[in-house]
Amino acid sequence: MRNRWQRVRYLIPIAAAYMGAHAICIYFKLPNALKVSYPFMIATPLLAAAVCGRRARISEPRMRFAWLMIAGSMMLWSAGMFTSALEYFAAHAVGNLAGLSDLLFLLYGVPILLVISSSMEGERSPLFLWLDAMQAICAGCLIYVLMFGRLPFEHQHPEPISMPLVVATYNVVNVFLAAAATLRLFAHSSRREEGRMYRILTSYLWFYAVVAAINNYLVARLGDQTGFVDLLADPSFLLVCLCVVLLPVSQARRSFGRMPAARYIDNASPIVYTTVLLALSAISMRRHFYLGMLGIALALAVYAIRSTILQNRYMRSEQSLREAHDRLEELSLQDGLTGVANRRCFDAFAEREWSRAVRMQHPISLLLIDLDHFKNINDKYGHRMGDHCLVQVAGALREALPRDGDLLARYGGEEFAAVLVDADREGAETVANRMRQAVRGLRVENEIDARDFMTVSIGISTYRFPEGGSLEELVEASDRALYRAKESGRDRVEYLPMWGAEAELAERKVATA
Ligand code: GH3
Ligand code: MG
Ligand code: MG
Repeated sequence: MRNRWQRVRYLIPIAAAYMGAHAICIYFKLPNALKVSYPFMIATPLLAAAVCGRRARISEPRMRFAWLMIAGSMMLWSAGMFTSALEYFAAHAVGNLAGLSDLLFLLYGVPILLVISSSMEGERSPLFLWLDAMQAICAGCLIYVLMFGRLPFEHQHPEPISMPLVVATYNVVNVFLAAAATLRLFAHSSRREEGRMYRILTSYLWFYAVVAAINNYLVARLGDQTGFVDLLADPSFLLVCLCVVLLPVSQARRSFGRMPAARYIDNASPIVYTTVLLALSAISMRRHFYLGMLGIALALAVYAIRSTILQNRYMRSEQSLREAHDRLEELSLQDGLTGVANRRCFDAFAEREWSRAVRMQHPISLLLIDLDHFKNINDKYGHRMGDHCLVQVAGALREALPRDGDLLARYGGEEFAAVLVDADREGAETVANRMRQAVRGLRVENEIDARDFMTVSIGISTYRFPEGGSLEELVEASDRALYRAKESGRDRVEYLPMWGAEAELAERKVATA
């Protein structure tokens, strides 16, 4: 901060000395002050362009575009002043260049307009930028045509120009730029350099609008005898130099997201460009029919291209969003390790199929499958091997479940569950035995008691119309059946009906294959 104030202390005297030198030169050249003023009026915006160009080099990448555009504006202004000097010093030699300075002064607003209207958020599309630039350049040319009644570079001798109209047009353009920058200043995102850049741009544009209005008014009255009025051309550009040199270099920061107003400006600016171009084209059609038609055609073509691209982008992003949504939904219902349905999917599926079975009076069976002595595998071979076994078992169980309408899910830990739709007890026992055989068939070593390979115990229960009950009772009955299978020595299938007392009576051991 202190460093900054130190710099202010020597920069302000330098700026004052610069203007002082200009004033002294004017004093010695009076009444033809323009002869010495032109070099100053060409050099000052060039100095501002150099300062902004240097700033673009040291700025974070996404800000480079803005600084380069501002530098470009300054160069256009300087070029305008240069051609104005040519017109002044060698009017006879410049021929059809007459009026080019005014065109350049009008085009000076184009890069500034692009900075104001486009986003700094990195999603700037080069094509859209070119389209906006084309429209803005075309609008600048049309303003020129309306002001001077002829095309740029046209050989035709310029018509007598109404100076108040020219001054008023410049004032309107300057105030329009300043107002647009102000709007953007209030709507920029909370990034630091972006905010400071818009603050500098807005201050400069308002300052310039006021000073240029005074300058243009006086020049219109004084003609070539401008004298010390020429000094008014310096301060706006010196202000830019001063502000940009004093701007601290900020590091790239994370985006805070755009404010809704910024998004609104980003979306509305292309429509403003098109509308302004259409309006100017329509006005100029009276005297320059083909030029007006060309402007209208350009505005419509740009609008059509932009709409088509945006619509295409919108549809593409909608499709990828839909695909991502589907994939997420799929993942949210899948067990991450084994790839079979997870508990959440099981709960929803079982609820749905239970209601359907009750409504359609179909039987429904539930199998709870638990790996026997699985802890032993983990302890002996490690958890990675345990996980691998779970994946293998899930695959074997899935293979043993033939019907598409049924569901195999990881119920939790080393337990799986299978919902068999429209399957009675016999069907469920057949599937359960097939599963048991399939797991055995994997021949995963798990030496314990007298067994060699990994096995599963399965508990079954079946709902059958007209029995009553609930899904919870079906799950409880299957769980009890599983407990019984474990108690009876594991590696077997047990069936229990849903009801307590009846269940005890009907309990029977299913023959193991
Ligand atoms: P039982 O025959 O009585 O079912 O014996 P068990 O060893 O299979 O049962 P217990 O409940 O004692 O141990 C279950 C083991 O399953 C303990 C736990 O470490 C293991 N387990 C649960 N989920 C996973 C998993 O995702 N990966 C691995 N590797 N092991 C798991
Ligand atoms: Mg177990
Ligand atoms: Mg268990």
